[in-house]
This record gives sequence, structure tokens and C-alpha cells, in this order.
Amino acid sequence: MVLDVNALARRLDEARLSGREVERLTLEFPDLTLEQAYRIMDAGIALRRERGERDAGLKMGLTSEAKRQQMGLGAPIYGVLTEAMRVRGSFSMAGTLHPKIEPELAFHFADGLRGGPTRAEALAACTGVCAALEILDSRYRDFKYFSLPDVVADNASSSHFVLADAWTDAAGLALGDVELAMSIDGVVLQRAKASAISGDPLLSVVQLCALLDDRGRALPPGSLVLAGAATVAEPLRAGQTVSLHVPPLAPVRVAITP
Ligand code: OOG
Ligand code: MG
Repeated sequence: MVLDVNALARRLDEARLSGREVERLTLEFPDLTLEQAYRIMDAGIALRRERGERDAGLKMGLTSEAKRQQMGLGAPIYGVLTEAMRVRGSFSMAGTLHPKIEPELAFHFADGLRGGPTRAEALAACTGVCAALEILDSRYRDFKYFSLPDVVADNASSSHFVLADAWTDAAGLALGDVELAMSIDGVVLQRAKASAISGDPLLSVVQLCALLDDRGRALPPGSLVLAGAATVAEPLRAGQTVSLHVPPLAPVRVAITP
């Protein structure tokens, strides 16, 4: 069977826009490679750009052991974030399929990053860090995909993200030691040190640059980067308030509406 990258990107895009799940692509294309999956992701993002969505940055996925075990997948991947995915204050469940939420850190890079930076180079280029919540959703039936190419083609389950109101200079922080505590309705359900993310969340940025470089790409100026969840994701329900505390960073909170 011939792999039509644009047709598969449209299939996933329509699933997202219509709120109707589809079967994972590897049922039809068992030999789908990771690079083909990234090309499906690129084509899906191109559709969103054609509709006027502007790039916000990139996200790393599966950078913590907790997430790799939750999803049964073995290696870090990346996805693309657009400004249309940014949520402020409240998030509506309308049109979602099976959203989940997870605790993250976001980094900002005013000048971008090229090639394969070291941790020190990534830190020097970093123009701020903040607490972030990522809302995931999968276009696949029951949020099951079983393979890295499936999840990559679906833009690494990206749906939305929420950032804290204030950025902090990363240089003064022991980044691996900060603690992330994610609460739903005031009860802490997930807690981990930031070192759960790639050993150090800036190393997740280093890994992202390597993945981009492998594909002849770089981190564009003005990008934000989600470093990947520190813990497993929690299912979302209307009426919940989700907050993430990562002292000494500013906290982030989102109210979930029907
Ligand atoms: C894949 C996306 C993983 C993370 O932070 O690890 C991710 C998924 O869980 O469906 O965003
Ligand atoms: Mg994530």
C-alpha cells in the first residue's frame, strides 16, 4: 500500500476537528517508520499554518520514565506547538476526545538554538523557565497507539498548553532539584523532582536539538519548549481545577469547563 503522507495528515486533522477518533495508522501501515511519521506530523502542522495558526514552539514527549511506562513506549519524541494551542485561565472540554493533563516545565529561547548544544550552551541561550501544564489528547481510539510512529504522526498527542504568568531566569536555579506538584481540586495527585525529566529538564532541550538536527532542523528564534512531563498524566473532567506548584517558580492553574 502506498503511503500518502498528506492524506494521513488530513485524516488525523479531521479527527481532531470533528472530535471523531480514528484507528492507529500502524494497523493499516505496520511498517510506518519514525521519519515517515514525522513527515505526517509536518504535513498536519502545515494544514494548521495554512489556516493561520502561528508556531509557538516545540514539545518533548516521553522524557520521563513514568511517562514511558504509562504509554508503554521507549524513547523521547517531539511535537509542534502553535499559538492556537495556548490556553489562558480556563479550558473547555467541548470537542475533545479523551484529554489528560500533565506537569511540565517550559523554557523560552529568544534567539533559538542550532546544532547540538551542550547543557551549558542551552542554559546560556535560555531566556526563561516557567511552570506549565500540558493538555494531551489523542486522535486514536481510546488514546491507544502502541507505537512511536503512531504517536509522532499524531503530533505527539498535542492538544493544548497553559503557562504560568511569569518567567524566571533559569541560571540561578538548581533545575533538577525543583519539585513539581500537580493538584486537582486542591489535592496533590502527582509529585516529582524535575530531575525525573531526562535527568535534568535542560537535557530534554539538548535531546530536542539533537532530534531536530537529525532532521536538518533547528529550534527557531522565539520558541518555547515543553521539556516533557515529570509524572504520568491525569484524565481531565469538566468542573475540575488543576494547578501546578513548582517553587520558586510562579504557579500555573487552569479551570476545566464543560
Ligand atoms: C505522548 C506525549 C508525551 C510527555 O510529556 O511525555 C508527552 C503521550 O503521552 O500520548 O507529552
Ligand atoms: Mg507532555
